[in-house]
Amino acid sequence: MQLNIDQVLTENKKFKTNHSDNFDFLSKQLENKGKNVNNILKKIADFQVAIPSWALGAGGTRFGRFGFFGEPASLEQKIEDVGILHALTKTAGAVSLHIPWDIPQDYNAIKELAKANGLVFDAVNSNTFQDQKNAKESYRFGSLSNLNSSVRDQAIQHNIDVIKIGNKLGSKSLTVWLADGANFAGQRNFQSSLIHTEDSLKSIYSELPEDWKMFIEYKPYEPNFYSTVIQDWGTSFMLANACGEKAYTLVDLGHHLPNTNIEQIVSTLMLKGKLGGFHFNDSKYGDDDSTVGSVKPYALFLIFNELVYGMANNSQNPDLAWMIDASHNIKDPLEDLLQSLEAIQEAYAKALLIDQEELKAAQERNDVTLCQEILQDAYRTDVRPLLAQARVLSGGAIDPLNSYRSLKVRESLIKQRGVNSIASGL
Ligand code: AOS
Ligand code: ZN
Ligand code: ZN
Repeated sequence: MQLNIDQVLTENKKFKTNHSDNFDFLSKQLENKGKNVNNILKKIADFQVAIPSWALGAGGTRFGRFGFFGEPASLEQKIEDVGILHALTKTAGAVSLHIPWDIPQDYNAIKELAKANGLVFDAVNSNTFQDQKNAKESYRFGSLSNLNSSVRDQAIQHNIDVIKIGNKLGSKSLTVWLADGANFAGQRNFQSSLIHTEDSLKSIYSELPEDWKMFIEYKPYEPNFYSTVIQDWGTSFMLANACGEKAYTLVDLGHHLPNTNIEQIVSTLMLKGKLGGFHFNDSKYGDDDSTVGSVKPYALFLIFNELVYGMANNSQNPDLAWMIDASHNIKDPLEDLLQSLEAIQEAYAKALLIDQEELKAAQERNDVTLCQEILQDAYRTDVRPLLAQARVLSGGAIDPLNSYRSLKVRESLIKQRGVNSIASGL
């Protein structure tokens, strides 16, 4: 199913008066503070986030599945789902595919469908954390880091195949996340694991088209609980440097030990021109993949402060790939993604309100209190009317979640796909 603009506009009528009041009030406040509201609206509208194909079904990437009704049973249906998100939010203009879960049958048809939904293909993701049907070698003891060169070769070849698939769709980047590591102390030699991983990544890198990037994810633990080969940003950064200028570190918010200062990592990577992209999610403990902004919204805001600063000051760092990475068992996945998109935009908009000049001056005077106040004043502003206005200007919904429910999208999807449809691939 596809949502048409008329449905969205009709919905908007319900919220129009209330929205105008809120927006007028906020714009006046911001303009009194010397902010250029139109500039901010434009930045918000331009900010597009890729939806991962694996977030459209319930669970199933790393844990058990308790399927949700009307899940997309094919790549086509996944694209339709992202189209629905984009029609409502005008923020989800891209999709990130996972291979082999999402291998297209008919490339032209898939490209046409994406185009009709206003979507482009963001990073393609390889999968060497599961054994594939009929595969010759097993990844039980690792993929790119495996001691056995035939296993490494198979994993390298898979990544090269993923690049080829992505290239046919117009993707411009490959994301590599490795589950490789050790569950027990003494199980693996750290140095040989790292050397093999670096060599394997270099082999993949050498097959990267000229205008492509390679993103290297890091993660401290899970599924291996004693050690992960690419455990932290430093290791990812080192490997990216070893590969070359088209290789970058990818920060997944859930991939840090508790209380890690992620905003500082972001800042350091941008200074060095090596931050490639983001996987947004939130967490209480580890890689929980919770709804973005649902647990630590202030931390997300601090991260966006560094991103906004970096985007304005670090021309050495390329444009970033913004992606959500989440997977849930119990919530309507589309509702969750609507909430996540809103939270990302909210943190971004608040960060845009920070007066960077004033902050710099306060830092130079060592006025610690004022530095904090500047951040907190921006954070405490309710920017939701700005987000709604940016959507209205782009033809989206004033209140995406509300409209998703009153347009009975899930009900229609269930009617079309059935109660028991299970997201393909997962
Ligand atoms: C896994 O923890 C990583 O975050 C991956 O980016 C992603 O979740 C995975 O590739 C999907 O299964
Ligand atoms: Zn991730
Ligand atoms: Zn993860």
